[in-house]
Amino acid sequence: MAFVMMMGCYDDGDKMRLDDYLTNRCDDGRISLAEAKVTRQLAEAAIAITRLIRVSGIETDLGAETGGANSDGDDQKALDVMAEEIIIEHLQNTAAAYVLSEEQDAPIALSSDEAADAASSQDQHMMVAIDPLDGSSNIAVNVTVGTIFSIMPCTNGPMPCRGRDQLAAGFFAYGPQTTLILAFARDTAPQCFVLDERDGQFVAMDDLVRIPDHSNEYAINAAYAAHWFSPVKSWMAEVLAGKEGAYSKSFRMRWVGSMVADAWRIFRRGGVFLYPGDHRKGYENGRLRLVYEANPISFLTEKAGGRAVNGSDRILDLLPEDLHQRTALIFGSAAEVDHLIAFHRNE
Ligand code: AHM
Ligand code: MG
Repeated sequence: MAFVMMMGCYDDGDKMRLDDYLTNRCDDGRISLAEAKVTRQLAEAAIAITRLIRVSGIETDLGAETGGANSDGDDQKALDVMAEEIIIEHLQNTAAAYVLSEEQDAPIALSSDEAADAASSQDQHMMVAIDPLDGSSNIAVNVTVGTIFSIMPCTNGPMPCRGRDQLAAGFFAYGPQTTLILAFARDTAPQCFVLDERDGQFVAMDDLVRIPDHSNEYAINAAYAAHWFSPVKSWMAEVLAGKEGAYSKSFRMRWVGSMVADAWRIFRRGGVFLYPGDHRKGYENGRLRLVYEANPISFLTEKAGGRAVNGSDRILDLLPEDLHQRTALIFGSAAEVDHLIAFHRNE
């Protein structure tokens, strides 16, 4: 096998490809053709972004600041802008009538025939919310970044729905491998894929994803400890007390600074991620955005048997009031998140 790999030949055997996965779901009525096409186009966009990172990054500084700022006032990097352009281009001529992007103040209307047809057909009229490039601060230092997406029905103009009403959600992580985790509303668990860069195909990985209920790994930016609200401070004190404390176990900490990378690890081996609200001005509701960061991650988390909350409330029940509103986000292994919920409800 090693020899075959060295010779540049390969055989992906019986592994299921993303196209087959989508076709199966169309055939059993779980998703519409329109949903399959939007998902496929997002995957094509991710392949183009992967190539951009691998190849164009040699001659272009993808982490260079463009001088522009996104909806939140964050400086835009070259790759933020390029990734968004690629995704929007790929969603033309699909049933996506609008794209809501972290990089734009307002939804972008797509004016293709298919989107127009979709607009007249209630069940196929869609809106895609994206964080085109999650982990922007890591672009320049060759650390995993990603694209997060949420596919929503568009029954009321370009207004995002509650997270529990998403049609599908997923994210791509551009790391040593490009990977995808994806779930549709009627799925009972998400599926992971890895990009085979030799032929540009996403190939299914092992079994369906299930986040272990218990874990001893957490992710939080501890540099903000002085600003945390008391429930997180109290929980962290228990965590740091280790085996001798009330939690009675020792933890490891990981913090990548790209949520997609922390999330991928949690979907593969469990753990808990926290970006809580804190006392810093403007961070009372944390940093992450509800519609295109917290909702898709929470949808995947619950499909994988985990929990996702803002402290005390389920993320997927929150009604978006603003396209770019922030929310505190805690997600991951059910038992650990439940423990955190108890701290929030008791204080
Ligand atoms: P971005 O979408 O602008 O890249 O911001 C989101 C990122 C997350 O990926 C990550 O978890 C968080 O911001 C890191 O924030 P901080 O630098 O405050 O730790
Ligand atoms: Mg982000």
